[in-house]
Amino acid sequence: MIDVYYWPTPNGWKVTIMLEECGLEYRILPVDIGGGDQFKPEFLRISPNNRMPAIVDHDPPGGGAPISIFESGAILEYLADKTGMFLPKAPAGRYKVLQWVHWQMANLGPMMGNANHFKNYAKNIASDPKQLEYGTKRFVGEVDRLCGVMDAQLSVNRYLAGADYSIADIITWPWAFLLGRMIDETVWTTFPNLKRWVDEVGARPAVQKGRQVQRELGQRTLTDEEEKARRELLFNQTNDKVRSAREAAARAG
Ligand SMILES: N[C@@H](CCC(=O)N[C@@H](CS)C(=O)NCC(=O)O)C(=O)O
Repeated sequence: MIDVYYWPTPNGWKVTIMLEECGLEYRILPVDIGGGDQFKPEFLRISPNNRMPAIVDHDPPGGGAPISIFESGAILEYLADKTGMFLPKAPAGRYKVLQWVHWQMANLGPMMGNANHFKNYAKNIASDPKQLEYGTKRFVGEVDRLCGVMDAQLSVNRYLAGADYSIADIITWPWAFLLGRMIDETVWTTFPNLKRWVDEVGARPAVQKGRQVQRELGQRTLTDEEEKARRELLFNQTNDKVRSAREAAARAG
């Protein structure tokens, strides 16, 4: 059994989609990131960066003590190695896939997160819209560039890392399918190869199932008070606020 520390967001879906694709049994442990679960010492022991997803595999390959992993890229690589699925073993194919996995982790995810923050979310935070202009231009521009990177790659390859569906697709799709909603619907006509791939991957039953896992968790309507507390938790994080819990978790871990 694999425990999945999860909340229904793009980074959470990467793991549920992978587990569904691999047919592995798992148990969801919700981490309410708007309610502060990510700062609980028991979670920080597993995920010191106070972010979900994370997993604990109680039945690791070769036996032994449970293995815990944070960072979705490491989680997908681990699950691929555990099952022998969606990541070739031989170096040539393996690193073709892993370079795109790292590309997603370092580029598309963070840039889309920042673009969404400045373009959509921060409207409720910044009193003067002018404060958002530079951040919006910078990060939406980066996302546009990254769409071009994917579109060119997908113009000559069925999947991101080549001819075969891999963890590169599984890790990228949960962000990519939201491009229209987060940035602008014109992306689908500007980048037709990207659209073809988003549609094809999105039609896979495991992708649809993984994306729906405990969707209702994120759908509760929040009061104004709760919204304010959520913003404070998510967008005003300083080291001081978490330092003692983080250090206690590091000592206990
Ligand atoms: N690079 C990380 C990113 C994880 C991440 O940013 N998770 C967000 C939700 S999508 C989170 O847990 N946020 C909690 C917080 O900001 O305190 C990964 O891919 O696992």
